[in-house]
Amino acid sequence: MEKVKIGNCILELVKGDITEQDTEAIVNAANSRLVPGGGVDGAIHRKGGPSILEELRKKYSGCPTGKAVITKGGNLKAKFVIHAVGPVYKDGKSGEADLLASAYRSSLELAVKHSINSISFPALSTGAYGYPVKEASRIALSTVIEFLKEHQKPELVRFVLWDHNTFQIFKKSLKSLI
Ligand code: AR6
Repeated sequence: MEKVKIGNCILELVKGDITEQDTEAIVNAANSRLVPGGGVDGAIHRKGGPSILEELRKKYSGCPTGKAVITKGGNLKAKFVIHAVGPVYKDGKSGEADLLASAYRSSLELAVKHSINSISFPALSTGAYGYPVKEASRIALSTVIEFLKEHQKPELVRFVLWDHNTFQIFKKSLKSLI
């Protein structure tokens, strides 16, 4: 585990499963149709149960890339799920970096709006959406650090990295950024 303080807030990196986290919110790597897919999305809907999809269908008709929407957490430990839509990686010159930063920022803004003090993120866009992990980790971490410096909340932001390689790359990027 890696932990740094940004003002009064904590930013940490752990290796693990996002669906097991007990932070008030966990972030889903969703798609813009908000239809359950594989990866993090599949795992969250499987463990959280059908109420999450019901709420998504009732409240939202999709979500643009770079934005996020919120639902309750169903059977998960987390009270809320923030469904963030990262970009599909094309060539790195198609606005992907801005859209990825925006997906993290939108999620953090929703958390603050709902008085959520702790939130867990996966490495958005680095699975099915093909974003190179090194670039994605720098964008993810710098966006969160900037947000925490400016807003001093949420109190805890945790990145939950699924595999050893992704965890190591995030660790290295964090060292280079602070
Ligand atoms: N906990 C934490 N991280 C995980 C878990 C888990 N349980 N499972 C996978 N990862 P992905 P994306 C890692 O594909 O690239 C879906 O079909 C994974 O190893 O979940 O944003 C959606 O419906 C990778 O590092 O999300 C969308 O259509 C990271 O989480 C699309 O995939 C993100 O992988 C979104 O693709």
